[in-house]
Amino acid sequence: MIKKHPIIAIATPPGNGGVGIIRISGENLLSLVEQVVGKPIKPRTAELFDLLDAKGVCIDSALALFFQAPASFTGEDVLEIHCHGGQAVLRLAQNHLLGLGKKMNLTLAEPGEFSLRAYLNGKLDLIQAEAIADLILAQSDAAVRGAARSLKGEFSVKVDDLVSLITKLRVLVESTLDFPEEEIDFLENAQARGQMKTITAKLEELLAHAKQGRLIRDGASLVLVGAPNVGKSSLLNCLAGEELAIVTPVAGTTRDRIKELILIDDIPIHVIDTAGLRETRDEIERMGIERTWDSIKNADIVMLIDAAGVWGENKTKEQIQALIKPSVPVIRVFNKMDLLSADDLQNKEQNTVYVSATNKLGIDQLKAAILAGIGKHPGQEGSFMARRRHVEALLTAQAHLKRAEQLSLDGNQSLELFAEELRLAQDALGEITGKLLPDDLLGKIFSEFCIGK
Ligand SMILES: Nc1nc2c(ncn2[C@@H]2O[C@H](COP(=O)(O)OP(=O)(O)OP(=O)(O)O)[C@@H](O)[C@H]2O)c(=O)[nH]1
Ligand SMILES: [Mg+2]
Repeated sequence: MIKKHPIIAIATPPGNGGVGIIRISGENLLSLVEQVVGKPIKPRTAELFDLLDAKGVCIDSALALFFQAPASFTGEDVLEIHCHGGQAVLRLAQNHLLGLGKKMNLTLAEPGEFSLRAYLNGKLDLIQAEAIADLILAQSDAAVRGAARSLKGEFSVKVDDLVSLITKLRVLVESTLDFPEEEIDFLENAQARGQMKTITAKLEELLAHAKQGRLIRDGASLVLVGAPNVGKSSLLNCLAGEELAIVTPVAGTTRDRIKELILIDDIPIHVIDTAGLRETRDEIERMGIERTWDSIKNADIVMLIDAAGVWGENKTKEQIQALIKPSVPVIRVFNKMDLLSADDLQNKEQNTVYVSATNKLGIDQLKAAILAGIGKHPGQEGSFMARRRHVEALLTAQAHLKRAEQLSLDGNQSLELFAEELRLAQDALGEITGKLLPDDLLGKIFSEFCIGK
């Protein structure tokens, strides 16, 4: 799948900036570099030169940086040109370079093509390549730090560790398969069970980390539901810290879904305020309520809200419960606690967070409940960044290891199946670092990168 011809892209984002960078990557760029700069240059040394346009007119004073293969980001020869960051300057320079490189078939890079080449040339594994894209798109401090950790290889090392433990066990099992008479006490003799235990424990730990890492990247969607007037929109405004949704004493104020991305402890939470659930003849409100039901079906976490003075019908609550998948956590919230008497406050309902949106009471507890609900553990800062793809592959590996463990209890009759489950677990892990990945998936992952990366 690797293309050999050189590629070029403006690596800095569109707009006007102090500095703009053009990158070229390819094999044997020495003569092109000499043409561009006007003389041969030393690798890894900044060289000031007159940047020309296609007509040979000087358009800027620029720096050239040459990285010789294989000591470059892509593993190929790489030329970087740092000039002033105006769109016209960059466009003129790029056109000139495309002209100079025409003979060698220099073409515009596709999104992520530099990183793809780095990956295919073994400069990065897939986790690290993905971490670059995540670092560029990171919105929070935790996301930056998590992506940087993955880029450094923290996640990859853990996956590779597991793979080598599984490989060791597989070698043992498969060599036994070749000598059936030794199968008898294999599982005991080779301490296969002990090794399995170590592998399973390590995988579990890695999975927990990856789940945390995924939260940093993708966060979760939180849907606010309840009867009209319980204060859903007020709570959204409270969590967002600004007046996003219209709040009125009229029941049935919100009709359209209102979505807002907020950060709680650096975790992105996509909060969705919905139309209050009730029987209604109003066509617009009815359509809004349908959207509420839809949101509940797709939520990662649901906030079920009651309030003093506004009691949702039990029937509606049962309906809501029936729609929420058992795996989706529900936070029970009681709003307008400011209206409760001291007596009422003595008899609070269990497992319910009491708040007052108007008086901003209990909001920190509510945020803590949201984080706990989505499985964010306070002690696990310092996590590397992970994606859904990684978590899913780890879960697949875990399922195969569980099956292998089960088979190991059956004794030696199942040794071949045991070996097969180990192989499947290893394959799933291989998909994470990209050692074993179908080409189409690879294309999909890199196409999500930006141009010039
Ligand atoms: N006293 C008191 N009033 C509140 C509180 N939170 C919201 N309210 C009031 O309750 C009324 C309804 O609030 P909204 O936030 O519009 O309620 P909603 O659940 O979004 O209502 P719909 O959009 O109609 O479903 C408004 O008059 C708010 O000012 C609270 O904590 N205490
Ligand atoms: Mg509302």
